[in-house]
Amino acid sequence: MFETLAVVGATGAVGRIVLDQLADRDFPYKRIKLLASQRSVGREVQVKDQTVKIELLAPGAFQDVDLVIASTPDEVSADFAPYAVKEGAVVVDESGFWRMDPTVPLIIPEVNPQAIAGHQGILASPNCSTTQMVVALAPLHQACRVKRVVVSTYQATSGAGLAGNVELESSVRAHLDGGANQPETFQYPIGFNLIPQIGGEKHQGYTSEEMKMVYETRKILGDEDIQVCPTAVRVPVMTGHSESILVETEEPISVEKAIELFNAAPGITVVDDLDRKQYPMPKDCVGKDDVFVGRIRADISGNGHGIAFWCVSDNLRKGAATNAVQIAELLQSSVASA
Ligand code: 2RA
Repeated sequence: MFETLAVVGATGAVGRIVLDQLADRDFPYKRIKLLASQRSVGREVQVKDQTVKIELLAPGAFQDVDLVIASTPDEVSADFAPYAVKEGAVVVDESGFWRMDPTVPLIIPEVNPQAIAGHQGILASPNCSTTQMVVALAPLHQACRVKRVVVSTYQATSGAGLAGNVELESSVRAHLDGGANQPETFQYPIGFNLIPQIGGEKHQGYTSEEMKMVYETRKILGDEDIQVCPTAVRVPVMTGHSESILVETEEPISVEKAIELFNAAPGITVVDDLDRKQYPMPKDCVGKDDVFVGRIRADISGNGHGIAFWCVSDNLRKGAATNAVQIAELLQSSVASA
């Protein structure tokens, strides 16, 4: 068992859910430490039946820590993860900083659990928009080999942290009141709007958020030939990312086959009955850990080698906290069986 667990960034949108998930999933540990920047030091957080004081994230803080689950901005992770590992801890990191480092496994436990073998102290959890897409692509890839994916995302404001949700609320209120609202977190007012930019320009007009879906998908599925064409859009929904996905496969694929594969795959719930108006929607997926798929249909522009579907998941859960805690559980079971 990992005796001492540290949660870094416990007061953020994802960190709070990490603590809930650790409790709900009964993750075993003897002692828990909460670490954050100077601003939060001394704040008290309820963890199960204990009140825990936040301590400073600084060199030395990991001397007595075995396992870390961290939800911080990239630059914070870049700074602390190396000294945490030097001090003897294993870090499960949710930031984007380490994901494409060749020495760092990028893990979705339902998809590539084997990749934890040989880790060097840091394990990364993918970006939220990648995670839900790859959970859905994995069974299709295994059976029919995914060659190409065209995806448009509809990403919730909580993907930008608590500040994103605060801004959605103030933006909607300002719009209804007929007043102006100066956006700070997003590029434009998000209330009653859609913003087709998440992140800055990264590659040939694609944003950093979009290119994460390209690079991370290949790394997790272990196939550098998969072509991904993404468009990432911020939408006025607080929680739950949605994605419209078109997949082209090497082997022919039917709708029935795709549904069978989705139904048999771990972590996927199929909600698909257009006649009964049944399909996944963010409001129904909030607070759940699965990836939901629906609107499963043949690619009518193709030749029997394509499937189109709609995919929704709670971006703060499977897209972040749940996946990280599942990686910690994988580590836990590998330690227990060693
Ligand atoms: C977003 N994917 O939704 C980001 C969060 N990791 O902004």
